[in-house]
Amino acid sequence: MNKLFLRVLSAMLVLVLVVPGSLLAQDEMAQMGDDIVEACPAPQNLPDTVTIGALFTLSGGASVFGQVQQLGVELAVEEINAAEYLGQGRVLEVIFEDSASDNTQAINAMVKLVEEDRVTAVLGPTLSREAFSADPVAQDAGTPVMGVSNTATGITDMGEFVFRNSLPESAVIPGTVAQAAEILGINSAAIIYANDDDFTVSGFDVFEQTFADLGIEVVGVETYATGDVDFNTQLTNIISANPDLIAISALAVEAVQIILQAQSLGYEGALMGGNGLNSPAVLEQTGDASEGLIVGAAWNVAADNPLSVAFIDAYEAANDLLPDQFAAQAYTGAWLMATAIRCADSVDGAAVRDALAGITDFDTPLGLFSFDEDRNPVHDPVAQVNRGGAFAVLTAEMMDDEG
Ligand code: 1QQ
Repeated sequence: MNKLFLRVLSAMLVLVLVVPGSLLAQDEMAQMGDDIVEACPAPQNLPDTVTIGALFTLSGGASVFGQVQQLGVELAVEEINAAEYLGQGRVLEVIFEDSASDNTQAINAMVKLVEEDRVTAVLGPTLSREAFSADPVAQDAGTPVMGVSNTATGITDMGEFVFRNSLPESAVIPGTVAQAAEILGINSAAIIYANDDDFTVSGFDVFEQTFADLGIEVVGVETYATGDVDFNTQLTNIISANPDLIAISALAVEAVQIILQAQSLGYEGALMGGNGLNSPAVLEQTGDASEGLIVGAAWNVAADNPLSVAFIDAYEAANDLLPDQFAAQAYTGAWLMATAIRCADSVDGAAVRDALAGITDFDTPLGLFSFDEDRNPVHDPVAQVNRGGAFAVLTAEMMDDEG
């Protein structure tokens, strides 16, 4: 054997050992779906166009979440079709509907998608309360529905066709509180939440239980109604009890006012939010009032997993905007649904449901992803802190650096 041959042979060996086989064809770029290409060969039996629905709150009070969800799904669909992931010449098409942050609108849109458009599956709706209203329509019709941002307790209890890829508050808040308590030395806390929204009530329950479990004394609990704009009475009560931490279980619009008004009232302790505060818009609209705000999440923009980095690059190139957790979960949700359709090689609801339920250890921007036996997501959460207007990963060193 000559030297050149040996060198080529060892280079090939390195490539084979270091880079999974299916990646070699993709310009060595991280590519969604590569890890199931062998397990699920290109489908043969799908129609030329496979249609799914995406029901997001594109207008109304919670549109800050829904608009980026649409961008995430659009990017995924573009990539899925470019890769001919559903088979040669087959395309995935999405019908977007606006739930308008309104439960009745969510039901009507779900009825249209499931009964009129007869979509294969539905992504969404955005809010847990919309999902509790609308998902029974999909469940009754045997149409798989996957929440990509529903975090309230009990979502998948609606039935075996109901999935979510969004970590519930119960999977994110306890670890975030524990980490913050250790780093900041939190001994007492107060909670403010909307008592008329499934997600904010769930977040309150989880905060309250977590504080009890960790021996953190709850010195105040205050409620409000979604749409309220003045939180001075509740915050005055809370601040007079002098908590080390205020936990906010709110959607973004109310969270912004709560944070600004707490600062105006002179509050200087720590702030922590549930999933509703996970939007960069909350940081932008609150400026220095939210510096140091801690929020647990399913994904952080600094994640160094190759699929997350590739997603961020592609999303930024397409939209001139950095993605947030909601965009990342929606993008991942579209890929998960396409993967189930590919693996089922069918648009039959029950077949797609079964394939979706079987997804385990699938490589995604959220990390290695599986559904558990209750169709809830399994992957690692991350605790974040607002540093200079952006969510950074929370570490003890960082809090030391900042004094
Ligand atoms: C829910 C949430 C909201 C913050 C979704 C965008 O987590 O309603 O479940």
